[in-house]
Amino acid sequence: MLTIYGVYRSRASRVYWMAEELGLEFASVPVLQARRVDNPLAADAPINTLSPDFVALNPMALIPAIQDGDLVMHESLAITLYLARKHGGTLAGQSVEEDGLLTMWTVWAATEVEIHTIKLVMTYDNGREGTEEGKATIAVANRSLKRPLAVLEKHLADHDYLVGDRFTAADLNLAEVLRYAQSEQALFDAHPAIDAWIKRCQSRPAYLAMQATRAKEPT
Ligand SMILES: N[C@@H](CCC(=O)N[C@@H](CS)C(=O)NCC(=O)O)C(=O)O
Repeated sequence: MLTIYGVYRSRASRVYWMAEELGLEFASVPVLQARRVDNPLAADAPINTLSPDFVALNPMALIPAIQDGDLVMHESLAITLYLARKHGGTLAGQSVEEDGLLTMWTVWAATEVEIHTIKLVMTYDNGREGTEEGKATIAVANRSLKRPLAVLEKHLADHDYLVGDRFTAADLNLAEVLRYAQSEQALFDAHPAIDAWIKRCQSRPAYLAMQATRAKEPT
């Protein structure tokens, strides 16, 4: 049985979305971010990323993590690739070349896009978008996303999806990373192919099911 550790209001959303796509049965352990807990090490604290039992599972003390049989994994984007590969179907690569491209877009999402989009989402989550520092962070992130989004726009102008013209784990991974930039409507207005693609990804029943559960969680 697959166990997913993490709350939906975190990068664990990616894993929950993938589990929905694949129709997997899973157990969910709602490990909270320690920063959201007053005294994360208190005996009566809710299970959180600094809880000793969780740190024993993921010494990085970050969510998500999974346990699948004897296999323990952290890194949300690697977990979605693993689940797609394990459970087959069209969400996974169908050849070594497709596997390469799924990995390429996923690593690109993590290294060239998420480093900027995470700054946007954290600025808004912390209510700092109106401060001078927050505005500067948002401006830098928007500037830094210019080249990656231009590259993506060019690709998606000719393709409905990233790889093989069907929705794959690479689309799921990148859509989740770019969701963090959806505060910036102008970015999406300037990139109509990306805008249409992310709407396609986010209209999938599995995404909507993930979001419905996420919406029920406390903020
Ligand atoms: N590279 C990791 C990053 C995981 C990560 O940063 N998780 C955040 C939640 S989205 C976390 O656990 N933070 C702990 C905290 O804020 O206390 C992944 O993609 O899984």
